[in-house]
Amino acid sequence: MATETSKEVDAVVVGAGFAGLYMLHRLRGLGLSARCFEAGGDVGGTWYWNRYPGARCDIESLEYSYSFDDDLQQEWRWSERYSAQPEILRYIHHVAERFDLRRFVQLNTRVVSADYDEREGRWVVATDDGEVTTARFCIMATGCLSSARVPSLEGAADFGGRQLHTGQWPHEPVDFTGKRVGVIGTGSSGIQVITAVASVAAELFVFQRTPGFTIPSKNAPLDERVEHEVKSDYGALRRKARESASGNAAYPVPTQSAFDVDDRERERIYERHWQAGRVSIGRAFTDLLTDLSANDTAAQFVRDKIAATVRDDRVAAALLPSHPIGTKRVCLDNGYYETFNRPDVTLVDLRHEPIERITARGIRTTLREIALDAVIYATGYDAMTGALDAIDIHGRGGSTLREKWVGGPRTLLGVQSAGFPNLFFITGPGSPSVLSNVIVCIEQHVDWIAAALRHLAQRGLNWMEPTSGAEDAWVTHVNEVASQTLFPSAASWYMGANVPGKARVFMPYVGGVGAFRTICDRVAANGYEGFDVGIKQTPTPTLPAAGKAR
Ligand code: NA7
Repeated sequence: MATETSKEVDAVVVGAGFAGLYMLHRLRGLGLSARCFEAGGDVGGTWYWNRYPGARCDIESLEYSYSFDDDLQQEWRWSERYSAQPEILRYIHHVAERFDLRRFVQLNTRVVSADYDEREGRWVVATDDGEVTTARFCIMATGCLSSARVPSLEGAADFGGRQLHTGQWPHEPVDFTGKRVGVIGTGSSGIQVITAVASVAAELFVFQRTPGFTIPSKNAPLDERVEHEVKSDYGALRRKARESASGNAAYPVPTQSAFDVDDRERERIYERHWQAGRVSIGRAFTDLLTDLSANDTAAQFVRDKIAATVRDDRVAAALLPSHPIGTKRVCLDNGYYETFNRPDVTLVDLRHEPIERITARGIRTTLREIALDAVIYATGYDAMTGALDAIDIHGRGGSTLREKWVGGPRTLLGVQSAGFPNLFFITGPGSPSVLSNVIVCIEQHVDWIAAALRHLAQRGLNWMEPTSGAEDAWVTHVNEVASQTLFPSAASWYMGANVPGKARVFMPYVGGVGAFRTICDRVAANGYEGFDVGIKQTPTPTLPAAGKAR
C-alpha cells in the first residue's frame, strides 16, 4: 500500500485519532487531496497512547462509536457494555482499513509548525522529519486530552525505579506483580489504573491531592438483546444523542428541580442513577449544575456511598470529595472504593502530607519516605490547548496562536480563530467537546467543516476566517453560559487550573451538544454568518466529481 507523499495537497490533517480519521474520510468524499501526520506509531489517538492497565471508556460502547456509516455500525460487534482500550483500538484500526485511510497517514511524524503564507494563501506545515507540506486548509485533529502533563517534582531524575505516565504508556506489557507501586493522581485514569494494578502489585500507594466522584460502572458483557434493540433502529439512538445535552442517548433528560421532590423520592432517583452504572447522576435534576444546595444533595448521596463502602473511617473521610459534583469530570469505575479495603493498598492524602520530592528509593512526603519500584503518573493533560500550543502556529501578519490565546483560547464555535484563515480545529475550545460523548461532537464538527469546504469550492471561494466581532461575541457567550453554572467554582482542567500559569478560563461550551449543533447549523444556513468567506490570493482547487478520491 503506497502512502501519499505529495508535498502540495488541498488539506493537511494533524492527528489520526477518531477526529483525524473521520476528517480524512470526509475530505476524500469531497475529492480533496489530503495528508495526515500522526506523532504516534499507529492510528488511534487517545486509544493508541492510553494503554495502561484498566484503560476503558466511560461511555457505553454502542454510543462511543462512529455513526456516519450504517453498515459499519451494524457489522461491528462490541463485547462489553463499556469497552476496554484494546477493543476500541481494534475498532479504530478496522475503520482505518475499511475506509482505506491508512495510506493518507504518515505515522511517527510530529507537526512542529504551521505558518500561513499570505502571498500564496497556503499553510506551510513542517514536520519533525524535516519535511514541509503546503496545503490550502490545515485541520487540527490534535485531541483535547493529548498533551500529557508530568508534574515537575524535584528529584524525579534520581528515582531508581520505573516512571510511567498513563497517557504515554509503553507498548510492551509492564508487569507489576510483586512490586511496590505508587500512583500519583486520582482522576479518571488514576481511578482505573489504581483498581487494575491493586490486584497484582505487592503494595500500592495512592497519592491523592483531590478526591473525585466516581460511580460503579456495572460493566458486563454486552447484552445481545440490548445490542439487537439498538441496531434495529440505530438511527433513533444516534438522533437522540445528537440532540441531547451531553451526546449520550442513554442519559435521561431531567425535568424537575431537586427540590420538586421530597427527600425519599430524591434518594430513590439518585439510587436509580447509581444502580444504572452511568455517569448521569449530575443530570438527575435540572438544577444540579446551577444551584449549589441542589448539587449538594447529589454530592452527599455519593459521599454516603463512599462512607458505606470504605471500611476504615479515616480512609473513607479522606476519599470524600468537597467540590460540587459534576464540576470536575465524574468518573466511572470497576470497584475503586472497594480497593481501599485491601490491606495492601494505602491512601496517601497529599493535603496532609504533600510530596516533598522523589528520591532514589521512592517518594518522600513531609511525613515519610515511601519505597517504591514504580511510580505511575496519572496526572492528566494540558487540556484543550496543550497540543495546539506545542505547535508553532503563525497566522496572518506572523501572529502566533499561542500569543493570541495567552489569556484563554478564543474561537468562533470552537472551529476557527480570527487571524488564522483556513485553519480549523475539531472539537476546539469553545465547543462542547470534553463535556460530551466526544465522538458525537467530532462527527458534528467534521461534518460542519466538510460542508463549509464544499460551500467554498462550489462558489470558487478559498478563504474562511471568523470576523473578530463574531469571535468576541462567541467567547462572551461561552463565558456567560459557563458563569451561570457551578463549573467555574472548581479548580478543574476545564478551567486550565491544573497547569501552572495557564489562564483560568472555562474552555468548553457548556450550552449542550444539541443546542450547539443548532447554532452551528444556523450559522451555515445563513451563509456562514460571522465568518469572512471569500476569495484571497490564488483560486481554490476545483473539486472533481463527488466521491472520487485523488
Ligand atoms: P485528570 O482528570 O486531570 O486527573 C489528574 C489527577 O492528577 C488529578 O487527581 C490531579 O489532582 C492529580 N495531579 C496532577 N498533578 C499533580 C501533582 N503535582 N501532585 C499530585 N497530584 C497531581 O487526568 P486523567 O488522565 O485522570 O483524566 C483526563 C480525562 O481523560 C478524563 O476526564 C477522561 O475524559 C479521560 P488535582 O485534581 O489537580 O488536585
